Amino acid sequence: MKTVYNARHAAHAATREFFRGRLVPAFEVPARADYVLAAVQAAQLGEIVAPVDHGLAPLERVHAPAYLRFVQGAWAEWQALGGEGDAFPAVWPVRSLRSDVAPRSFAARMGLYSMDSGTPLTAGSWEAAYWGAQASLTGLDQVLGGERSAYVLTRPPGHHAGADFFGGYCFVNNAAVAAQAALDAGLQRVAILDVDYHHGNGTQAIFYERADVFYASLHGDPQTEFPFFLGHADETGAGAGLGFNANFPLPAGASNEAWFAALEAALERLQAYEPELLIVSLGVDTYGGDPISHFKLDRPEFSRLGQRLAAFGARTLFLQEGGYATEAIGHNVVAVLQGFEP
Ligand code: SP5
Ligand code: ZN
Repeated sequence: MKTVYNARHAAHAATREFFRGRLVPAFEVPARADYVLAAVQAAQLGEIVAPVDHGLAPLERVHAPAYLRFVQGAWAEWQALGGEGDAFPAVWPVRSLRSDVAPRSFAARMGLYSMDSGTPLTAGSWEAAYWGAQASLTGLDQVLGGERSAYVLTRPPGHHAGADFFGGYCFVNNAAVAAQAALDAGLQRVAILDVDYHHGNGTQAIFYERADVFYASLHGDPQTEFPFFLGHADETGAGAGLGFNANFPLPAGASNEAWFAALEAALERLQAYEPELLIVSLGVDTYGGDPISHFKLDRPEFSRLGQRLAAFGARTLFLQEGGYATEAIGHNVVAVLQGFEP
């Protein structure tokens, strides 16, 4: 399997993030991708290729142009204000406040275009996220061009980013960009299976009222786990999209048997949908050793996941999402990919 590697990931390098009233060392760090790259090379998984630039248009198919322009220019604005360190939002237009009048203040627009304070915006966030989307589009080209599968190695991740907001370490929704590009290339039914520990609220929201992308997710129950405000089992889609969204929340600490039972249930829904392409939002923060998550998968389970996805039988595009046990991520990802294609 070929790997599309976004070497510009390293431009997004936060040192700290907010947690319980303090700035703590960031979890979503460049070393994550470095370890995965080393593991992919050591396993001789296949050719490693660079992203091809497809421009901004495919990103604007799922993100509001004003949002993309904001992220693109945010660091320069922050510098012009004399900002020290990374930029964090601090005020949000929640219920009863207005989000229909675009504010001029940088602080206000940081809040307008974000969902949490846990996502530092750094000097190279836009560059890294832009090229991550390009890597996803390049991986899609491989799969549409006849490859059975491809793996996109990038960061920051994407599945929490909505049409017009960043959050959960994500700025551009790579899975959504790839799914929309696949439809624009002529496909009619695309499935996204999100196995990251966290619910992919951005991906779900982008396609919630549409039948041409089926979103299924296994994740920590949002009653206790980030992103908290989306990902419940009763979210089944709306309008034309009713019946094309399936959430499988599991309690923190859920057993591996429970996780694989949920995987079967999700795949059963996807099988009935008969997708022409499967996009896997591959977070490996389901690992037992992950520092911010609470499932218990280990190497054998990641292999089993890869095997099961191969048996599903669809053309498959793997996109890197979360996973924060830095030194283990590479081995866990490779276990999935080698399980898929031994
Ligand atoms: C893509 C992805 O996996 N995003 C996850 C975003 C999670 N943000 C909340 C992180 C909370 C960190 N908690 C630290 C606990 C340390 N004991
Ligand atoms: Zn995650």
